[in-house]
Amino acid sequence: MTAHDIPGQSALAELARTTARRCGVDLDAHAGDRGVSSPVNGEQLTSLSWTSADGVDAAVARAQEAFRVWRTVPAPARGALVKRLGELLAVHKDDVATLISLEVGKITSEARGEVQEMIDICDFAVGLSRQLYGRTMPSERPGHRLMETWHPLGVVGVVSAFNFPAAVWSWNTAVALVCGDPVVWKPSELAPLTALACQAILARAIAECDAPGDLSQVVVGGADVGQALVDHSGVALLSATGSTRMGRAVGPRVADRFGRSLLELGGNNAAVVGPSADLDLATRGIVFSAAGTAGQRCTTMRRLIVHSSVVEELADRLVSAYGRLPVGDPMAEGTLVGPLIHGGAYEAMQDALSRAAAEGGKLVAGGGRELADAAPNAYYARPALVRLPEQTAVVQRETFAPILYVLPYDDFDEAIALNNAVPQGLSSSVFTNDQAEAERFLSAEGSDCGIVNVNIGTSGAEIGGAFGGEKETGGGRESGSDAWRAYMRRATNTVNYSGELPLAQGVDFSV
Ligand code: UN1
Repeated sequence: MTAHDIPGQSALAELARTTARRCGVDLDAHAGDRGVSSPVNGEQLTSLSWTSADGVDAAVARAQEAFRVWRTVPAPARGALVKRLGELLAVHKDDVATLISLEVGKITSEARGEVQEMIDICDFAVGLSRQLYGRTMPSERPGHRLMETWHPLGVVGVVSAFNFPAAVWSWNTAVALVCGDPVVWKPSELAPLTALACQAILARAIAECDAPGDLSQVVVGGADVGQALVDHSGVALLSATGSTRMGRAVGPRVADRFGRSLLELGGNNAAVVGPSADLDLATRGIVFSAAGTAGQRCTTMRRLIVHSSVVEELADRLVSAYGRLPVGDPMAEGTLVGPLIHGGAYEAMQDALSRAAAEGGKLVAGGGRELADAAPNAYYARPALVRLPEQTAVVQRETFAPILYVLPYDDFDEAIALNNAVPQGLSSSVFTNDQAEAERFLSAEGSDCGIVNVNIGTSGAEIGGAFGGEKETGGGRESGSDAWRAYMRRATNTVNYSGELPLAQGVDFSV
């Protein structure tokens, strides 16, 4: 089968059924009145029943019970559960990857990469389980010890998006579990099978490790389910990944009940290409970040700010690379660009392309639909390259599709200003062999994003760093570094072993 033969409904439905079964999920037991379809062929994979808002209440109550037990289990013992999760994910790497490809259209290599990212965060969290360090500080008083202790926080609600239907859950869950927190997960409505499979794999690890069964729960449902989780006072931390519009709704609601939120919202990521850049390396980095995952990562490169001395050559290289990109069945060997998630995404792409044209843009590559005959209900598009003289209104917005706007610059300060002149602040890169340029881009006066790279693209971050961004991206940090602190509460402790009672700041209060 080649990338141009798109598999039919029954083949993909059967693949979903057998793959889910291998992960421990019997799809018949979940059957209901909600269809789950595949962007690969636009046809239904299976049907599912959805949870209601009441189901969220019950799930949070069970999670709170589990919390009472789990918070007292020593963190390294909690790490043993996450270790087992990582081992089982390695066993089921291809199964979970297949479900990701089926539900969201990711090419096999990227789907396997997503599962590898899950295994990696499990490894990280296992190490973390022995490193949930608090500090000790010198007390100003004799015979006193001043220190901080990190304690489990409570139930973590996770709301995830379709484009990383498994890894984002694992970033949150692996870290939450070692931090002593249970998780209630509302996956994307577009990717419930991947969620059920991940849940079943974790449930097996939980059973094998004799941990509380309700440490991890999935609530499959629509917006009402998400809202119930957002508004539930029993959810101590709400970690939500999605659009800025979603974050604008979620953030204030969680804040209103004094809950914590961790928001990972839209990106509008740029790369600056300086005159000294290695254009061969830059081209490869740009094509992966801009066209990979069919432009549907929050880290996707959407803007390219190129020095005018190299813009023609780089644009020619990109046009040629874009023309050669194999678009098609994401599970066929050799495909690099799978389908868009649905027709709405294709329409948004076309809408952005016509706006760009109206704003003075010139489409120099791609943009059109492909494989419409082979898969009339699926939406495959050739990634688009649009040259624009300046950063117009359409460039300010995140269109979740593979469109790369190419803009020229003359002065490096202007390039930095263009990089920062959008409402979002997730990821950015500079391609340069000029060390001063690289350092300026990384400096306080440089890129204002949460992720700032040199000589690699904007996407494809490793789990070891903190992941997230500034401004309308929401400010949250997930995954590595010290992102774990969001999942714990800090207690500051002063211990007096002096036998006296000296007061801080020299206050005298003797009676
Ligand atoms: C996302 O698109 O929501 O850096 C997450 C990356 C991946 C994660 C993307 N490691 O592209």
